[in-house]
Amino acid sequence: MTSPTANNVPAAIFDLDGVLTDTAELHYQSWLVIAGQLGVPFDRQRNEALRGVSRMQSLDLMLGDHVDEFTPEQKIDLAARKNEEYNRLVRQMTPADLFPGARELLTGLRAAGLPTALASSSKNGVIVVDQLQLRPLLDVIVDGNDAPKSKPDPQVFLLAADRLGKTPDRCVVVEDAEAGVEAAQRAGMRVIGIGPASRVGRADMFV
Ligand code: B16
Ligand code: MG
Repeated sequence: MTSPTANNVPAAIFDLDGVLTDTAELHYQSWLVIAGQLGVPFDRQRNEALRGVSRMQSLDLMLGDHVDEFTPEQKIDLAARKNEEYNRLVRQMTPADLFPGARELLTGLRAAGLPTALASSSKNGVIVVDQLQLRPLLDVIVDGNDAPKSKPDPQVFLLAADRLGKTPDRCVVVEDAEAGVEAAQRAGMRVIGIGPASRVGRADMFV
């Protein structure tokens, strides 16, 4: 029997929002405030398309048919207002806001010798990690500040693999967003989807 090389040990790469914690709900609540102020119709169903995509793309999706009614400067202001609201909610998060089993899963993977990474499109990823006190359980953290090309671009996952010292075929991604599943597959990684088939049905398996 040959002992595995470092690259042969698989690594687990986790999305943040909607996988480790329910910040997907906080993003939704923050967009809902802005939509309400503008009188733009917005609900949970429309919010599904915003999962995993960047803040400015999310704004365009939220505005929908009204998107052309706003100047680029107004859009930057609206995105900043949403981010202020989101940060207000994030600052209230504690480690108790991790999804059930998330801490145990990360702890168990590392105890078994599998490195862990976070790969989030969010520019607030590190703030959320710190609110949840997750740093000790993650070998690598990549967020939207490190990888400016948002999912479905594979950049965030490729950067995480590179920092882990792994080739993509040794990485398994856990994702809750259609854009995230596509990004992981474009990176050449296997994906476990969390959520309904309508959202993550293209993953290698989903729960
Ligand atoms: P921010 P993930 C994504 O994070 C969210 O799913 C998405 O809804 C959000 O618009 C995006 O981050 C940008 O977030 O405004 O904080 O930079 O799912 O890739 O962890
Ligand atoms: Mg997500």
